[in-house]
Amino acid sequence: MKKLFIALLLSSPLVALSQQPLKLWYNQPAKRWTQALPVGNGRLGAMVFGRPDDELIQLNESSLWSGGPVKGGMNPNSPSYLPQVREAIFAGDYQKAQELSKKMQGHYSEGYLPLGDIRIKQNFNGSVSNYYRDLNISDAIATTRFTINGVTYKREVFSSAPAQVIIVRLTASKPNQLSLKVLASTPLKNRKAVTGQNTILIKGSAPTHVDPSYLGKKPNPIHYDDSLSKGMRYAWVTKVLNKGGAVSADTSGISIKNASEVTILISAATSYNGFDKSPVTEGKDELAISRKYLAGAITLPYTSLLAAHLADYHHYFNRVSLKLNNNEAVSLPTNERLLAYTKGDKDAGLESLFFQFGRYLLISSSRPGGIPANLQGIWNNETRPPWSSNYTININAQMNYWPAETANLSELHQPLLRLTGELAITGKTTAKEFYNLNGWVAHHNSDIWAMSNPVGDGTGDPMWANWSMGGDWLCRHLWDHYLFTKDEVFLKNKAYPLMKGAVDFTLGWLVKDKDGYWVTAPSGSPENAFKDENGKVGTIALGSTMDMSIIRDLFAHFVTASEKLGLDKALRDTVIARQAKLLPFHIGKKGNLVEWYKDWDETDPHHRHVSHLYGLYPGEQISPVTTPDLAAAAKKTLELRGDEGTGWSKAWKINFWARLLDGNHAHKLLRDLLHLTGEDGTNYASGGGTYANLFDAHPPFQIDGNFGATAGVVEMLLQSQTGDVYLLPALPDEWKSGVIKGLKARGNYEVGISWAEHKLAKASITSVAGGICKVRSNWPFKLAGNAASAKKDGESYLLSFQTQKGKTYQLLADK
Ligand code: FUC
Repeated sequence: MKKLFIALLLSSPLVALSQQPLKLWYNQPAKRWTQALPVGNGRLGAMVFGRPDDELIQLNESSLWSGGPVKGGMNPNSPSYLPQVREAIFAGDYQKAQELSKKMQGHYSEGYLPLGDIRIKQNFNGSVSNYYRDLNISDAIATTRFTINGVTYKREVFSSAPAQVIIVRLTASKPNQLSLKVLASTPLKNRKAVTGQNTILIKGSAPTHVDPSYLGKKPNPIHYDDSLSKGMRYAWVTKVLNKGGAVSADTSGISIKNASEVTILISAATSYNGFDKSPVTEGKDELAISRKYLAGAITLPYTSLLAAHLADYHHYFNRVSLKLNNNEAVSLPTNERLLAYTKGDKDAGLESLFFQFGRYLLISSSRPGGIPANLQGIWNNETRPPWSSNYTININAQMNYWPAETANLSELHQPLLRLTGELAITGKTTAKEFYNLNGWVAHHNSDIWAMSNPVGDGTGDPMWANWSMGGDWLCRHLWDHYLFTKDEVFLKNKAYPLMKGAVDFTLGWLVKDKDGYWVTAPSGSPENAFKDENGKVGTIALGSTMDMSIIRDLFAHFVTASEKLGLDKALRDTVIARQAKLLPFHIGKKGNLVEWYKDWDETDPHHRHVSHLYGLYPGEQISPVTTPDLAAAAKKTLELRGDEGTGWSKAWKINFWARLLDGNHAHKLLRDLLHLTGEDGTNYASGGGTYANLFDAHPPFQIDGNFGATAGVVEMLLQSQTGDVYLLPALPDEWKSGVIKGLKARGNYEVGISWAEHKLAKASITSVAGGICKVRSNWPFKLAGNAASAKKDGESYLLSFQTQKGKTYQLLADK
């Protein structure tokens, strides 16, 4: 025990000890799912409602999906349509190209499923007072507290990564007050048993296929194999431990009478054994796994489970702290605080809480060795969730990981990087089957089986279904992971081979246009439509700006990597030759960055996607410092698109405006996103905001906006995409003073910055990997203990200095 506490203290840097705990808190139980509070250990997730007499804890296990490994042979005729599609495109018949593209589609992705619900029924004789519930994101614990008849009841819930179980602990201020019943249920097919006196076991299987909810209610939207033996298996064990009182069980649940303390341990696992293994015939022993974790947890006292959980969580969370305008304390419940902010109150404390909440969610939904965070992270209570709660890789899954490197959670990037490697395997089959090409390709959707084919089964809209740049985009994550970590082994063994495979596909995929430029065809711009010069509406043409930007990115990174590694000279030369003739950016008649091959108008000028600005963010091809003309066109484009949009669209725009060095506009978008919405249902185009539990609202709930906002706050405070470490590049007027510690910059620098009176005060840069560090700031500065001052460079100041591995450098404001 003692050892664990010492470990805990050592793992908490002083930055964190000096902070108040960060909390979301409420004075009412959750009435809706989007008011409940999420906990998670990357694998086991729970949504805690905090209801006194009928507590609901909704559960998830990250690998519980419908379906099984992707089978090839979906659409052998597909390659024969590619020349026809291209012929139509080059003839300017985009409508025909769109129709023919549907002939090159395969099946839809599978869906992420809920595990079930725990209910705790507790009959009280009396009314509730002093009700309080919170989610402490400094410790990753959800607590509910209330008083009835002079007894204060407390329930704490956390999902432990070290123990791999969810722990619910119930206590009361007086002895023997806990009389309750624990129930467990699941919407999936199952067999339930109550074993011994205090254990509920649920075993079952997932559907063999779940149709996406946007396909409506087909006769069989959820496909079960009748024998229950073809879907992924799951097992879920709930054990109730009591101190004092008596325990008994029947088939409906476990009852506790007059206990002083109750601990519920929840353990679950599935037979998922990797993207390419049948979860039925080659599956893991889900029951043995869940029993093993449970057996481990039972041997430990609650205090040890808690200490191990805290040490593990703090290891990630405490790396970054943020104080904005002294984080003024606001003594309102979070829903009311959000409402006041929505109505116009200033609340920099809420903004920094929202920033850290994104980090909390990534730590809770994505762990090394685990499954990547999906559209809802790991939190989903529907058997047919919106967009199957899958991986949408034309923006959403990537956005989930935008803060991973910059907000100092690099290890948590790993599940997405691994999925990229899996996509390179299924994507090789897809490239051959659908286009008869080498290398690997992924389209706009994926799932736990790393499916990579265009979806739609012949009826999907090609503007999303047939977009073929998902894999190339993911390669940017590999490259960025390298730039942030400088991990040469990762670059050589993991990143480079995958980038090379994507390059192989892309070289085969590009065709020459009439002017001799290399372009993609078919090509859409997710997910907007254009009006061509004849006034006809289309979605599929050639050389969309997003496609070309992603390819420019991939080629540039590949060339640098292959030079660095001294590999594949011939291939590199081919890529360099192609780079010179890739269709360039075009500036349009309105001063905009052109979205498609020609300066066509959009059918929806305020469309939520801003795909053609990929080169501004996440790419590094457009910047006010290096390409001012393109940056001005990007700005015009954003002005024309407007600030409205879905949650993730607003989050993307925070990042765009930060990259344009316009902190006030970035901050305005952050405000727009942090807008309380109680909306039910779905809005495909706009209305994005934030629910009472600070989950991002597309609407519906989609977690990408949370992560995108966290990434956006970093981009306002620190950027490093164009070769320098840019301190406070986009500081909004509203953030007059502040301190940020622990951010990461490319080159593997750890950066802390303080500012006052809206000016840089000082910064510290720890060079983890050594090398020459270039620092930029909008204010004059110098290196402490060194005569060198930063020199004026355009609008800002720049200083380069040699760093030594492991050393920290102090920078001070200069006159
Ligand atoms: C894309 C977006 C939608 C939604 C879905 C999951 O198709 O256009 O708005 O985010 O992904």
